[in-house]
Amino acid sequence: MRSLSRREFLAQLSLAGATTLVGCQSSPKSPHPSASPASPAQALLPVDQFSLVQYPEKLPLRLLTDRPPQLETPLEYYVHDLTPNEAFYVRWHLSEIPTRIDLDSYRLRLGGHVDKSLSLSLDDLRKQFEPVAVVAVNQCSGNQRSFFDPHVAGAQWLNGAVGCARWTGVRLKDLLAAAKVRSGALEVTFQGLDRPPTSAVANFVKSLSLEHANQDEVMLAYEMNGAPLPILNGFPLRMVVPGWYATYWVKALSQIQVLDRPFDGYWMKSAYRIPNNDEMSEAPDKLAKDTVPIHRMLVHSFFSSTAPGDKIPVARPCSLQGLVTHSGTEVKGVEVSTDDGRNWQPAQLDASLGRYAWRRWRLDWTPQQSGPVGLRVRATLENGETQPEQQWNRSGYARNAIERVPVEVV
Ligand SMILES: Nc1nc2c(c(=O)[nH]1)N[C@H]1C(S)=C(S)[C@@H](COP(=O)(O)O)O[C@H]1N2
Ligand SMILES: [Mo]
Repeated sequence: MRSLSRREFLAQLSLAGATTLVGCQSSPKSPHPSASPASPAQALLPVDQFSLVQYPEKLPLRLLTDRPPQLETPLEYYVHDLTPNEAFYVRWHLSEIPTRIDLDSYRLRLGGHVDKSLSLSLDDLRKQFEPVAVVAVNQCSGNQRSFFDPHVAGAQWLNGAVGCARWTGVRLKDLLAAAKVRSGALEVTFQGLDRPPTSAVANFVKSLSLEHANQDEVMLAYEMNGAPLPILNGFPLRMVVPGWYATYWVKALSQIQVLDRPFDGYWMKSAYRIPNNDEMSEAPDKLAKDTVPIHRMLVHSFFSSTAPGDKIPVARPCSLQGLVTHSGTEVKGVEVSTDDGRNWQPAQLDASLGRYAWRRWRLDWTPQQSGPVGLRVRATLENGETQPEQQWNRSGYARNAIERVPVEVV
C-alpha cells in the first residue's frame, strides 16, 4: 500500500463510508449512530445511553473513562475491513499518557541480557531494519465485558474494543538479533512512555517469552493503515502481537529488556490473568485456583449490521453481517440463527484478508412475521475450536460465548 497523506486518507474514509450500505433497520433508528458519516470531521450526535467525545486525531467515539482515556468504536465503523485510524478504539491504563512526542529525542532502547544494547531513533528503525507488514486484529481482553452475566466490574465495553488494521514496521526478532541475545535469556519485557500518577501504581510493563518474541509475526509498528499511528494508539511505535490480546501490544514503546529470569511485574503476575483452561472460563461460585497470563484470542463472532433493539421491517430482505475474530487459524464456517438458536444456517464468508485478520460473514434474511426475534451467530475454526453457550471469568476477559442480539421485526 502506498502511504497516504493524512488529507488523502481522510478523503478515502469518507468515500468508503458514503458508499457502504449496512443493516436493515426501519426508523426509528437503532441506538447506535447512523452509518456513513458524510465527512469524518462532522460530529455525530450523542445518543441516549452513552456520550460520544472527540479526541485529537479521532472521530467521536464512545467515552468509557477519560483519565486514562478509554474510547470505544461505535458499531457503524465495522463496515470497514480495515478500521479507520480515526475510529480505532483507545485504551490506556495509566493517567499520565504521552500527548507530545519529539522525534528528535525519541529513542527505543533495548538492553538487559544482550551483548550489544541498542538505542534507536525512529529513523534508525526505518533505515536499518527490513520493513514488514501484517493485517491483524487488535482486541482488548475486556471487549464485550458488558455482556457477562453475572456482571463483572471493569470497563463496560460493548463490541467496540476491537479493530483490524494493516501494521507496518520491523520484526522484533531482527532487533533481538542485532543486540545479540546472550544464552540463558528467557523473557523479554516491554514498556512505553506512559506513567502512573503516583509510585503506588506499577508502570505498565508486559512480557513475552523469548521464544514468542522471536516469532516472525511479532512486530514493532510505526504505521497503521499506511499512516503514522495516532498518538492515542501508540505513536511513534507500538508492539504488534498477532493472534494475542492487545494487552501485549505496548504503545509508545520506549524500552525493551531481555531477562534471564521470569518477569514478575504487576501487569503479568497480578493483572490480566485467566483461568488455566482452554475455555478461559470458571464459575462464579467456583473460581479457578490456577490462573495464567492471558494469551491467544479465543474465537468469537458478532453482528456488525445489527444492534440490540433494532427494528427490522417484515417481508423485506435484510442483509445481516458481522465479523469473526480468532488467533490465526482458518475460519471453517459461521452459522446464524434467526430463531433464538433453534435452527442454524451457514453464512457466507468474505475472502480472507490474511491469517491474523478478522473474517467478515454475511447472510441475507427476509423475516416472514413481525414480533421479537433473537439473532445469534457462532463461528468454528478449522482446528475445531468453536464458541460455547456459556463462558465466564471474574475479570471479564476473552469473552467468546455465542451472543444473542434481540431485535424487533415490525
Ligand atoms: N503503553 C501502553 N500500551 C498499552 C496499554 C497501556 O496502558 N499502555 N494498554 C494495552 C491494552 S490493555 C490494550 S487493549 C491496547 C489498546 O490499544 P489501542 O488503544 O491502540 O486500541 O493497548 C495496549 N498497550
Ligand atoms: Mo486491554
